[in-house]
Amino acid sequence: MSYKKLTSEEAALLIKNGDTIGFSGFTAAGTPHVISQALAKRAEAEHAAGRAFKVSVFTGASTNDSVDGALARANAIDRRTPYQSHKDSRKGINSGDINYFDMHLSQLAQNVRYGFLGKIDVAIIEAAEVTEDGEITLGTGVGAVPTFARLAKIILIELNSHLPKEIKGIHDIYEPLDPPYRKEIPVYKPSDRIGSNVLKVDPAKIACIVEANYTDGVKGFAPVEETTMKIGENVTNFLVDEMKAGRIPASFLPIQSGVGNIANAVLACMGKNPDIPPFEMYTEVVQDAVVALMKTGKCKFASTCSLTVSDEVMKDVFENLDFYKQRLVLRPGEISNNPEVVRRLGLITMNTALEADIFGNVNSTHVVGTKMMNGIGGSGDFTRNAYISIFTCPSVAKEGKISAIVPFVSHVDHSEHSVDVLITEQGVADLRGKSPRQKAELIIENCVNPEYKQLLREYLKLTESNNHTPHDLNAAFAFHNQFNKSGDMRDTCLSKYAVKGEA
Ligand code: 0RQ
Repeated sequence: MSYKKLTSEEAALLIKNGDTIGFSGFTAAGTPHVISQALAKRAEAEHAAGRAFKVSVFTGASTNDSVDGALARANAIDRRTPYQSHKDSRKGINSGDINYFDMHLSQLAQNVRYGFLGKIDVAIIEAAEVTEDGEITLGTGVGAVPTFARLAKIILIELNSHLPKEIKGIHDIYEPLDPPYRKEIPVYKPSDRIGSNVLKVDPAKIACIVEANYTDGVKGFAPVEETTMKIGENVTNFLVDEMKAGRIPASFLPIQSGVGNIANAVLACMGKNPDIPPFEMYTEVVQDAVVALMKTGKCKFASTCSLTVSDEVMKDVFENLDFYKQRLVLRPGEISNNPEVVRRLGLITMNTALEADIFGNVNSTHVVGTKMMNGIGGSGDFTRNAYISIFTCPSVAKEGKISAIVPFVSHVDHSEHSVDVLITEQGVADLRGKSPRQKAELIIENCVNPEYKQLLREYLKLTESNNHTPHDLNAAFAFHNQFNKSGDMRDTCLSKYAVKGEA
C-alpha cells in the first residue's frame, strides 16, 4: 500500500489548533482510539508551553474514553456536537469549557453539508481495510463519516487489525443529495440496501495510515433488576394488547430502541413473550439483547448505525459473520435515523426519559433543567415520526429523592404532541387522543410513584379552574426548586401556592 504510515504521535502533528475534526463511528463502535489520545497529549504539551490548543469534535454520537474522555481531560475541545455521554466531557460542557451544541443525530451530516457548522478540516476514520483507490471498509459503527470524509481536507486512517476483513459487506453507505435535488431515500423495508458496502474517498486526501489493534471496549449489562424488568414487562404487555386490539398489524412493525439497561431489558422481555411475533428493527444502536434475539430467531433483521455490543458478544459476531451479515446492516446516522424512512416504515419507538411531566412532555437531556446529561441523540428523530412513540423511565431516581414525573418538565426535548405512551414500573399511560387534563389524571394514576401521587394530585387541585392546560405557573417548578433547596422533592410544600398570587 502506498499510503504514508505514521505513528499516532506523528499523525496528531497533522492537526492544527482550531481545526474541526470529524470522527467515524457511533457510540464506542467504529470510533478511533489512538490518534485522539496522542492529540490529547499534544494539547497538554502545548498548554504547558503557554500556547492555545483546542479543536472542534464532531462525531456520529457518543464516543469512547480515547476521544471524549482524553480530549476533555486535556481541555482540548472547543466545539462539540452532537451526542456525548462521557463524564469528563459532561463536566467540561457544564463548566463552560466545551461549547456543546446538541442536535438531532439525523441532521448532523446535512447541516455540515449545508455549511451551517463551518468547514471540516480533518476526518479520522477507523478502518478494517483500505484499498489503493480509496475504498474503506469501516468498523462496527458508521455515524456521519461519509460526509466528514468527503468534505475534510485530509483523512487520517486508523487501520485496526482487530477487525476481521470479512466484516466487508455489512455496511450500506449512502449519502443523499441536498435540496433542491434530494430524492426519496429508497428504503421500503429495514433490510433494503441502497448504497455501497465500502466508503469511497479521494485517495489523494488520505494523509496517513496509523496501524492499531483495539476492541470497542463496550461493557456488558448489569443483571436486570426488578424495576427495569417491570418496565420491560409493561412495555411488552402494552404491545401485545395493541396487537390484540388490531392497532398494530399481526405481522408486527419494526422496532427502534434506545440505549442502556432499560432498552436492553425491554428487548429481553419482548424476546421471551410468545405473543410477540418475530420482528425487525430499524434503529440506531444494536446492543447485546438484539444479538441474543437474532440467535433465537425472534429478531429477524436489524438496520442500525452501530453494533454497540460487549467485547464478548462482538467476538461471537466476528466468528459468525456469515450469519450476522444476513441479519444486520450498518448505515450512516442520517439514514438509520431518517425521519422520512421512520414514518414510512411505521416504527414503534422506545426511548428513555430523564423526566416527564403530567401532560406528557419529556426531558431527555437536562438534569433539573440546567445540567447537560448526554444529549437528545436520536430520540427526537424517531419519536416525532413514530407509528407509536413510547417513553420509559423508572418513576423515581436517586433513591426516591427525585420524582421522574413532575408538574412541568424543566427542559423540553419531546413535546406532548410527539409522546404517545409513557411507561414506568408502576404502569402504562396511553396518552393518545387525551386532553391535557385527562393525560394528567392518567399519568398520576398509572405511572407516578406512590410517594409522589398525593403531591401531584395536590398540584392539579391548585390549578382546577385553570384553562386548557391546568398549570399554576408559580408552582410549576416547585418540585425542582425544592430539590435544589433540600435535595429531596418529597419535601415539596404546595400549600403555600394555594392562594393565587401569594407564592
Ligand atoms: O444517575 O448515573 O448517577 O446513577 O440519570 O439514569 O435510569 O440509569 O437511565 O442510563 O438509560 O439514561 C435519559 C440519560 C437515561 C438516556 C437517559 C439519573 C439516574 C442516573 C441515568 P447515575 P438511568 P439511562 C438512543 C436514543 C437521550 C438520548 C436518547 C439518554 C442517570 O437514555 O441520554 O434517548 N437519552 N437516545 O439516577 C435527575 C432525573 C433523573 C436523574 C434519572 N429526573 N433527575 N437525575 N436520573 N432520572 C441512543 C443514542 O442516541 C445514541
